[in-house]
Amino acid sequence: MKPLDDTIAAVATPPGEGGIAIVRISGPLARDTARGLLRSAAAGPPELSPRHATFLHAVNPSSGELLDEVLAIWMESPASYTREDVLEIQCHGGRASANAILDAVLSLGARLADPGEFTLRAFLRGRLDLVQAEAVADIIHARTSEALSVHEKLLAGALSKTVAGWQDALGSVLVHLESHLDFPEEELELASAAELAPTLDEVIAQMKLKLASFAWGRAAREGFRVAILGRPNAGKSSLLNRLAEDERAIVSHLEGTTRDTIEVQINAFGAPVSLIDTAGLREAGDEIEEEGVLRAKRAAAEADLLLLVFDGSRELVAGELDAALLAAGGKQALAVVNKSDQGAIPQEALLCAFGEILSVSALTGDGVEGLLLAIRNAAWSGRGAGGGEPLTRIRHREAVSRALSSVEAARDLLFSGGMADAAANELQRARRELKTLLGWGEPDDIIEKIFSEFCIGK
Ligand SMILES: Nc1nc2c(ncn2[C@@H]2O[C@H](COP(=O)(O)OP(=O)(O)OP(=O)(O)O)[C@@H](O)[C@H]2O)c(=O)[nH]1
Ligand SMILES: [Mg+2]
Repeated sequence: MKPLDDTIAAVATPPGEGGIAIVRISGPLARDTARGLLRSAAAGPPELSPRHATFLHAVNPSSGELLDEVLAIWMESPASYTREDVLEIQCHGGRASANAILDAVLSLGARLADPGEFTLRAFLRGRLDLVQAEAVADIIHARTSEALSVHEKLLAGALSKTVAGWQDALGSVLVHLESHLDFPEEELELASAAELAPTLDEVIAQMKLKLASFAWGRAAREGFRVAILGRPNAGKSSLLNRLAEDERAIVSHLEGTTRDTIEVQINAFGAPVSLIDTAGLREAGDEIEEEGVLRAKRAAAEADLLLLVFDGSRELVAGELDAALLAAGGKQALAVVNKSDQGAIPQEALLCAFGEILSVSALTGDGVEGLLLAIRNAAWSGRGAGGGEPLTRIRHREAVSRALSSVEAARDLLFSGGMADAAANELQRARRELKTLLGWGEPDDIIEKIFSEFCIGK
């Protein structure tokens, strides 16, 4: 892990041209950096008051040459993002000014920050726990306002608070059990175990609810994966283009047009969705098409939802339905009958197999909004489980699953003979898992990996 006692600096805004750019400095040299870099407009020393923006000149510390006119914001430890002294300099956008200022800052003793190192410091100094720090990265990557609101709640500490509640409840049971451990030869009386059961049951129920929230939490964070499958010429690529409102995939009347999978990001009424177009499913005519069909099957295996597209302008081809069901492999799927503008041919077999079919026209857009809504509903199914703040990462799910197993084991031990010491061990294990979920005791390499996914300057 990098040391905490030096001063880090980075450009916090993305490269490219924009109105302003921000250079961020955190650590013990922040104050001296301000003195060396900034001048009042009358060329005097900078007068910075905490949490105020001050209009100043940034100059080359050795030559005094003007680099840019800036706004400087001074935040004194511990009232800052990192809990260290922080200086933020807003300069003109584009690369030149921010880079010149960063160079000057580095010449005054700071070093270049690693990705996510400001947030890492906020975590190591106890301002954020690991779930909150992860939420910071996820806010930056959020693609829809609903996904954003999930991560904002996690940053505000919603999950952390729930976990603290579990810790307290398990702690109170532990205190009770440990008072019995002084007399290990005495078995915990069943009446006493029965008193503890409701607390454990409540924690178990809440943990199960949280685990059930993982599917939509993951969809909010990573995007819900939807693969479009069907025979050549069913209109899969046309549908992708229509849903993406962009001509991303080649469309043609020739069968077997699409070979590679094509992925686009769309917003399905608030749900972030990765939509994947695939090669038409049939006996491949050549080696390239064969590879395309393999890739289509792989995309189907990795998807959360399948759109099985049928050409509504003609009868089903022999074996078409069976091939589609085989490709679906029991996965959640919507039957989409395309080309409704060509007149609907009754598709009794589809109705029998799926119960419901969505009739659309990729050409006119008819029915496409209903399809988008159905995708959203699938992505957000189970939403509300977990009290509105889902588990969003596998790391969360694994920690809560392990904690749950231990709490369940503790409950069983109490009721099968009142084994207080063994139950206490399980509860301590559960509490350790929950502590790790919040980052305390999580190994350095896992922490470093999490922060390495951050942007520079965050
Ligand atoms: N009338 C009508 N034609 C459509 C519709 N959707 C697609 N088509 C036409 O159907 C043909 C095939 O469309 P594609 O989108 O390329 O079909 P595909 O399923 O991607 O085909 P492959 O890539 O070969 O598997 C094209 O000529 C499209 O213009 C629709 O809703 N109505
Ligand atoms: Mg296609």
